[in-house]
Amino acid sequence: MSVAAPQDLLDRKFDVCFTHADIDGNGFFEWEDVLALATRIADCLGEPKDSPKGQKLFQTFTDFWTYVQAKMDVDNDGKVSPEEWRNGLRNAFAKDPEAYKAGFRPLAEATFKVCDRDGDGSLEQSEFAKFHEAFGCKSANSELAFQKLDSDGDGELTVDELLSAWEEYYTSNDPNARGNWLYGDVWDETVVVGSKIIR
Ligand SMILES: [Ca+2]
Ligand SMILES: [Ca+2]
Ligand SMILES: [Ca+2]
Ligand SMILES: [Ca+2]
Repeated sequence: MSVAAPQDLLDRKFDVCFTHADIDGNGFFEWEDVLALATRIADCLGEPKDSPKGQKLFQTFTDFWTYVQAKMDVDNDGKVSPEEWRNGLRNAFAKDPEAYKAGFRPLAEATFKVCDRDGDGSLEQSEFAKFHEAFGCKSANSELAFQKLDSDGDGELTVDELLSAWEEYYTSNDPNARGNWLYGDVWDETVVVGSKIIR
């Protein structure tokens, strides 16, 4: 399976994100990956799966998968290839703010609510580091990413700030957008999809 070279910054960000989403590294995004990612988020942050926040997390990930199957899995084989992922994220969300709000933002909201352990509406650096751990970010840039996103330098990221960063990450081609730092690893040298280095 070959993957075309990224056309722009969005492609590159989608590719990086695919490496987070394809938890078992088999080169496809599937239901098993969705479940594994939600489980890892809950486990990393110490959120019980049957708590209200935990249940909301699994529900939004389940809804997201329904959305992904409808909008991204164009050949209908039950799995999302890196190309389908790129095209799907671009067409379903980046180009359609309403669909983004309905289909993708809830995933970010549920995730950050789990990361915000004390429920005060913001994440400190240790919680943000666990968010990165849950998404399998291998980058050493987690702390730098936190500083980049913390524009007022008060040592906390509000959930609102994080939601803006998430939106910028997935919808903006601006190389200076702060949201590019969401996962800290967009500027890493290589991006590996499955076993193939595509950049
Ligand atoms: Ca997979
Ligand atoms: Ca497919
Ligand atoms: Ca907090
Ligand atoms: Ca701040």
